[in-house]
Amino acid sequence: MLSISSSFLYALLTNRVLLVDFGPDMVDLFCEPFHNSTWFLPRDFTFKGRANTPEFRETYSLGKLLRREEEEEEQKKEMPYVASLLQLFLSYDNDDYDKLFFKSETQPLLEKVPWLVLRSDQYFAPYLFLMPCFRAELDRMFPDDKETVFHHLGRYLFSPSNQVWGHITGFYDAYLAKADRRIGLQIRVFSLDKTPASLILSQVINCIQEESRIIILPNATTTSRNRTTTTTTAILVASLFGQFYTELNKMYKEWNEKAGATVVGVYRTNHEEIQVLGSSSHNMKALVDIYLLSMCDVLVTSPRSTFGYVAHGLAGLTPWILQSQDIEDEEQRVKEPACRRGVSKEPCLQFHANYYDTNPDHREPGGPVPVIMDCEDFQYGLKLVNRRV
Ligand SMILES: Nc1nc2c(ncn2[C@@H]2O[C@H](COP(=O)(O)OP(=O)(O)OP(=O)(O)O)[C@@H](O)[C@H]2O)c(=O)[nH]1
Ligand SMILES: [Mg+2]
Repeated sequence: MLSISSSFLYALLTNRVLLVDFGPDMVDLFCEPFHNSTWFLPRDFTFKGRANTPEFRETYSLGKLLRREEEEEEQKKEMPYVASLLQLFLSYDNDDYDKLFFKSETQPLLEKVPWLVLRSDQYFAPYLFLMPCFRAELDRMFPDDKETVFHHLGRYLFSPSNQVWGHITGFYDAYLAKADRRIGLQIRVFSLDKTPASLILSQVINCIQEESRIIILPNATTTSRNRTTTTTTAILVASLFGQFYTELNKMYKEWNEKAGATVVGVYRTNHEEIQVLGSSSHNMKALVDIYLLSMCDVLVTSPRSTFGYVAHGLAGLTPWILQSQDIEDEEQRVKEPACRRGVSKEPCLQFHANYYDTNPDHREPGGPVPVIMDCEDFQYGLKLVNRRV
């Protein structure tokens, strides 16, 4: 979703049509975004099924072409021929030649190429704002608010399929709609061996009750007296692992019993326990969770998780981000602060071309006005912001 929305923005900027090569595990996720048309790459398309191979990259990628040109010491600025098809390899593991895509000087070469096959797993939209050739047009598209770029693109492009939407609305109406306030917790754990669930749970509770004070439990005795005026809160727990929901549900149930009212309700849609690649039903459940999180009023997300980025980006909310659990902690204690408020509603571009430096002292005079900051959760990552803090 992050790379499709970025590709769509690039297509708008360069007057191109976007077609998407959805794998079999993705075809059931979304509706067509434009009435009476399709964004599916035709099944019998000439390079379908070959575009992900190393041979395709070797033959057709812009990076390899530029490298060959350099090696052959040919005139650099002009292509030896106008290719009819080029691949733009913009994945996290691209090389310095692939990254030349992000130089404004490279763009005129691409204008002449009718077919561009873009491969990416990144939210590269922020980098387009750093390219002088696109900046004026992007400022016209997003004149004031630079933090809702993904929000607008994502809401425009990604309408869940009828089946997914049925699950979303069914769950929302049954559990979340009646609450006064909805809190979404996205708990992404990469290794339960390194960081025990109990530790993560303490961190989450510390975050929501102490650090952010998202949940302030009213005094139990006052609550039962003033039941009609009590604000009810629904907590949606999205995680592959079931124990976070189980523990939080137990904890708040006990509290509700003491208060004599359901002040806090805890809910979850599913718990798959393991991440599955290539499964349509697994991906549908993930989209249900992402979308339901995006319907919450407050979000707590896990660091470095693209799943969380999409959720808060669609919501148009700046999340509270849990402290990273990556660093091995011998003492196995809850790190402080348990979470921090993010700097923007935008997703983070984790891997990029590194031509840009966020340090104002290092910036070239006359370069684009900064709308970019370091990500809170990813070293060297960049994100769009409205103001530098
Ligand atoms: N239903 C559901 N699936 C999840 C959840 N968290 C992770 N998953 C699954 O794991 C996948 C995570 O991939 P991403 O969306 O890239 O998220 P990420 O956190 O960046 O994880 P990595 O890319 O694996 O580092 C999802 O597509 C789901 O299949 C969750 O809370 N609910
Ligand atoms: Mg990811």
